This record gives sequence, C-alpha cells and structure tokens, in this order.
Amino acid sequence: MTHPDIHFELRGEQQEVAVIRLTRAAKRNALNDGLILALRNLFDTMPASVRAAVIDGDGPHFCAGLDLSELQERDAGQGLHHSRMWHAALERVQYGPVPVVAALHGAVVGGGLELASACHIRVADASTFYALPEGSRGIFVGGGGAVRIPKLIGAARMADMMLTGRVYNAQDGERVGLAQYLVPEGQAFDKALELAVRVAQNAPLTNYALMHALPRIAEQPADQGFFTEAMMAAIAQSAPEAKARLADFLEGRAAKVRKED
Ligand code: 1HE
Repeated sequence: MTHPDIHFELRGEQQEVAVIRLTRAAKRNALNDGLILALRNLFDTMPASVRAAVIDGDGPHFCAGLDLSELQERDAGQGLHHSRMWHAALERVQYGPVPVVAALHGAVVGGGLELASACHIRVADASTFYALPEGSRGIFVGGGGAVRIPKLIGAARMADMMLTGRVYNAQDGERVGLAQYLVPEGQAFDKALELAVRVAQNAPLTNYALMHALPRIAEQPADQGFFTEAMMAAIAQSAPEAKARLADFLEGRAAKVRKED
C-alpha cells in the first residue's frame, strides 16, 4: 500500500493514529512524483480504525520540498499537470478522512511547507526553519502554497519570504502562525503523537466538521457562514455520540475544562 520512501504504521490503543513518515533522508525527504502519488494513495486508502494521523520526516529535516532533479525536463503543459497532481494529493491531506498533525524539524521549505500547510495542526521543534526558495530558484509555488500559506501568515509575509528569501526560525515561525506548537528540539514527534491521540478521541462528526465545514465557513460571506454553521451544529448535536457525551458531562462522568499547568 505504501512506497519505499514512506513508512506507515498504526499507533494508539485502538490503532487509531496513523503515523506517516517520509524516509528519504539522504535527499532530505525531497518529494518526487512517486512520493506525491503515494501520499495521495495513502489518504485514499486509510484503514477504517484510523481517527487521526501524524506526518513527519526521517533524518535532520522534515522536507526539502519538490525534488528539483525532476523539474528540469518539464514543459509548460507538463508543469501545469504536475502542479495539479500536487493539488490533488494535498487536497486529500487537508480534506481527507482524518485530521493530520505535522511534526516539523529542520528544513520545512518549498513544497515541504506546502505539505505542512495542508495539515491541520503543526508542531515544530526548536530546530525548525521555514523558507520558500522558489523565489530564488526562478519558479513559483505549485503545491497549493499560494492558497494555504497566506491563510496562515498573510499574503504580505509570504510575498516577503519569496521576494527576499527570508528564512523564519522556529520561534518566529510560531509567532507568525506557521506552527501552533513550539517544543524543544527532538520532541516534535512525541508532541504530535500526543495531540493526535487526543484528537482521535473526539466524536468523528466533530472532527469532520472541523476539517470540512470550518474552512469553508471561514471563506463564506458572514450571512452564509452563520447559516452553514447552524446546519453543521444541528447535524453534529443530533448524533447519538453527542448525546452520550453531553449526558456524561451532566451526570459528572466527563472531564471538566482545566487550565494547563
Ligand atoms: C535535494 C533537494 C531537493 C536536497 N531536490 N534533491 N527546495 C529547495 O530549494 C531546497 C533545496 N535544499 C536545500 O536547501 C538543502 O538541501 C536543505 C536546507 C534542505 C538541507 O541541507 P543539507 O546541507 O542538510 O543537505 P544537502 O547536502 O544540501 O542535501 C543532501 C542531498 O539531498 C543532496 O544530494 P547528494 O546526491 O549531493 O547527496 C541534495 O542535492 C539533495 N537534495 N534538497 C532534490 N529539493 C509543488 S512546487 C514546490 C516547489 C518547491 O518545493 S521549490 C523548493 C525546493
């Protein structure tokens, strides 16, 4: 089901978390066509037990982006289809079966940042750095970055990264919104797995709403957004699982909200 440069395993007590690891460390996990197609296939064929996923990368870097050795021979038409292939694959990450947590370290650059930005949660360790070297390579983003990255950091910051080659370090990356979590070096995977296990405990319909309804609502005019929100709220709360969870709280069986230590 997978690819020689992807490690796939199930973790958690009920095999509820899929771990997807890029294992092409010798090439800094650069994404060639085979890897992109394999990622898409993986999300299309996710086992039914899976409720959340973690993506990380072997070796010193999360991902060096597009495999530049494959780029040289393409004409315009092939380039168009290549970009659309990335779009289809990363669309399956963002709008696939389960929420995805990216565990980031080292280089998160070019297509690596595009992959990370298709995930729902990004956890970065202190070694992480972010860049969009497309600007200096004479090309443009093609893996959905022009759509997703401005939603995280704004179009002005993205343009600056591409125009000037600016590299964000881990702290600044978290500050501007490239990652939601910043952890000490070497701890991104453990934190990402912990979060994925937590995410996997949510009612599946709640996770579905957060993946599929929330980003669409955020794009809608307010009037339509309020209406879509009401529809999604009604569907979620009518599920038997929601009723059971509410009863658990009202009868003192569910955890209260507590502030973090
Ligand atoms: C690669 C790639 C790659 C490394 N394609 N082979 N991305 C970039 O422009 C980033 C290019 N890479 C780098 O800047 C650096 O490699 C890193 C900062 C990521 C890592 O540096 P370092 O010193 O740890 O490794 P290295 O020695 O540069 O690379 C090790 C090997 O990986 C080396 O090959 P070798 O045969 O000489 O050992 C590198 O050539 C190879 N390698 N990165 C191919 N990207 C959908 S559109 C998306 C558009 C983009 O993503 S453009 C941005 C591409």
